[in-house]
Amino acid sequence: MILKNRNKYVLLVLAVLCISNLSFSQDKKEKGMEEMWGETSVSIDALKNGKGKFFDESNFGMFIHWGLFSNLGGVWNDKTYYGIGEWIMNPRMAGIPVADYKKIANDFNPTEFDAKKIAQLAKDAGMKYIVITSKHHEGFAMFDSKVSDFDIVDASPFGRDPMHELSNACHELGLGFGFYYSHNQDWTTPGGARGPKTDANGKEATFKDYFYNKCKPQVKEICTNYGQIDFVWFDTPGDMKKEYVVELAAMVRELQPKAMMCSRVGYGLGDYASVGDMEVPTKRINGLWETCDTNNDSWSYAWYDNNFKSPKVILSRLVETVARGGSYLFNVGPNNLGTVPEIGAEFLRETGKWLKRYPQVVYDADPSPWEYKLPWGDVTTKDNAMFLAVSDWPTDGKLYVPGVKTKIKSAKILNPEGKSVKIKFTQTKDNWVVFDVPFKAPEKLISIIELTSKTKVAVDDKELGIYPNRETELITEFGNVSNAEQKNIRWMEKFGEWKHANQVGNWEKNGQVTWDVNVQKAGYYYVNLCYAGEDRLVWKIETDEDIRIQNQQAATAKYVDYKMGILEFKKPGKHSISVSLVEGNPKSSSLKSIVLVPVNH
Ligand code: JFZ
Repeated sequence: MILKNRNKYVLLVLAVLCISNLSFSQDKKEKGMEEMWGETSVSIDALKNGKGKFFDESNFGMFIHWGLFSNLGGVWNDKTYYGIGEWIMNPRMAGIPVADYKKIANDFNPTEFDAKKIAQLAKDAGMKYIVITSKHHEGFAMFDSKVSDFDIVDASPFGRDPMHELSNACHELGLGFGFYYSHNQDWTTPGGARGPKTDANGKEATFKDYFYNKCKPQVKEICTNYGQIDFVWFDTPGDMKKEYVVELAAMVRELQPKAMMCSRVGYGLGDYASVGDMEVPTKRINGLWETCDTNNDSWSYAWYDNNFKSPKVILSRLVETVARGGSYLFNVGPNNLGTVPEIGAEFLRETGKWLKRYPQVVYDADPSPWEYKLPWGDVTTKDNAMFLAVSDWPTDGKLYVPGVKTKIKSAKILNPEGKSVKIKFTQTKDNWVVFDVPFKAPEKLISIIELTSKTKVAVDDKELGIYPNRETELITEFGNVSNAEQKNIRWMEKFGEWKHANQVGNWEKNGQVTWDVNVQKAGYYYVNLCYAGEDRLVWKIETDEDIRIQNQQAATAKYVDYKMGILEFKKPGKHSISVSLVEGNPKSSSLKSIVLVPVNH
């Protein structure tokens, strides 16, 4: 049992790291699983009942990116560099020389930093813990370090240890607390990855020098001087040698046996998986995992980055993450003065008010029985109860839920005032549940309908529901692909701002994507097709009832939606829809999704 779980977990970590496509993932695949997991291995169940319990049940934490880069806020020498703010020193952004970068500390005086206020914000937001950058890739320690003078107490006029203040504030408020530490990359310390190759005397510096003179002793400091900590969040192990990672992880285990380490420590030595940045996974992932996301588009403060996620978006992404089985680590970036930008803070407080009304939907909640989100929102569960979190409330008084195989006992809308209202529903022979709901959403953010049944609700999630009262997106990830290549791709919008998609390309003869669907109502549906391709191309869509639509599209490097026309389902119930490429370059043409929109709605 233990071995089975362990392997499952290692596989999960592997899968996640492969998706994230970091340079260290290759390394891991080649090594034996037992070896990768190392001496400290415990089963998932043991973790969930032991030191991982707090993490597993919390589901929502605050990430904080704060450092010298926050003093620049995206600007160097009067020029704005767009992209993730904490990378401004990097040659792909401003390319700031080490000596100049170090001088920034002289002007870093975050006098408005108020640890209690930030911890209170996390608490008000309904977050259960804080993970903060104690040292990011820039190499500047945001704590009082005896190992290096390049730290906030010794090198800046501020002269206080904000990590001390924040860990105390968290402990006082009953929040968990942990440190991010960039163990491989250190851009200002000789020998650190992407750092200077020689020391002050011109002597060659090795990674070993950096590791023993700075990295390990500093990690010892953060694991010793701040009481019991709940997380040590290493990042970007890159091509760091295994022996160093093993040594570092072993020290953390010894000094902070209760701390959870994420998979980014490297070599499968973490307790839980960290999936790709700024991404809510589209498909359920088993095991203990977390995704980190940020409240705007950069991790650290950038003056121009005003694109804050609204309370509704934060909650949707949080619920989606929990519904896929994970935890949501949501980032804020305090500025040069040490304060969290007010719009972001306001939105978090609003988020927390909702969580106070519906805590059962998130904390200690179990994943959705569906692998994926549904068009109107998402689902979490607890024992035999199921919470429908409806973010897109229907306007015609009907909420449709597909593929339900269990008899539902009762359904009630959880009212914001704490009262609940029973609602009527019917279950059809095609496994749809149709709820009679008020025309007006009970909640302005996300409304909750609680279902109960005698047993845990079982669903058929292989057939995707086609809804009569809203559009349905069918993404390639949930189609069956033949004679074509399906893959996850990711790209940067601005520097460091990752976007993800699943797509199908490399079409061979008879290549196609087919979705098995369950159509609630027969009739006409508009179909929009999302594609990219170098040349003019022709796509074809066909159903099992021999209905076909086909048309020509323009070349496009970016994914765009094309209105294909109308598709008819003659009968309700089970059907299949297939998409294939008829003309165009089979190498450069790819399909991302199709969207069905009922015509008579
Ligand atoms: C890293 C850092 O470089 C970045 O500055 C930030 O701290 C972020 C949270 O982590 O960036 C990454 C790490 C991993 C992935 C992408 C960006 N990944 O797995 O896709």
